[in-house]
Amino acid sequence: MALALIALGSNLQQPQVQVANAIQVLSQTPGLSLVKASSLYATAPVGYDNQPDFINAVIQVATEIPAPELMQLLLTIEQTFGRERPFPNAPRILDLDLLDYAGMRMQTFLLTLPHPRMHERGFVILPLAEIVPDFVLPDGQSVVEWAAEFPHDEVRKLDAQKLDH
Ligand code: PH2
Ligand code: MG
Ligand code: MG
Repeated sequence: MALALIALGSNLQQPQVQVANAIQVLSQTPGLSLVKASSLYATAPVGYDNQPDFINAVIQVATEIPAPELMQLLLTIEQTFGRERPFPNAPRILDLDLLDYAGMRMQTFLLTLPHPRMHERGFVILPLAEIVPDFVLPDGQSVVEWAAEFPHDEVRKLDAQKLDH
């Protein structure tokens, strides 16, 4: 059984609902169980600015599914949610990124572990620090220390009681 970290993001078609539904689908997937889920975060787009704000979250799962198959499963779930990829960083109904898989290092065409850009992204670092404060980033930095330094203005944690729409 391996512990894995998955980042979720959506900025189309009721993003809060998409992210909440994706967490539900993942937690009901055979071979995978939900260990922890962060709060939802409203975040400004990074990379390609001219698009709606995102809802982001990070979850920790325990799984028997090997990393490459898990990545493939995440892509399949994105597709069942209607994900389209017209251009890089385009707005999306659902993005599921594998951040870490039991501390494994690997690089293939489909998957690089740990996720090479996670430390650059407040929308990943803040929810990650919330659920796994002892996590150490690929560069050796503690995630909570890095989260404390990170500019918080474009990453806003939503109150749990405001989640129902
Ligand atoms: N995902 C990206 C690029 N930019 N910005 C925010 N706020 N949230 C995301 O999930 C996100 C992004 C590429 O996957
Ligand atoms: Mg992504
Ligand atoms: Mg992705």
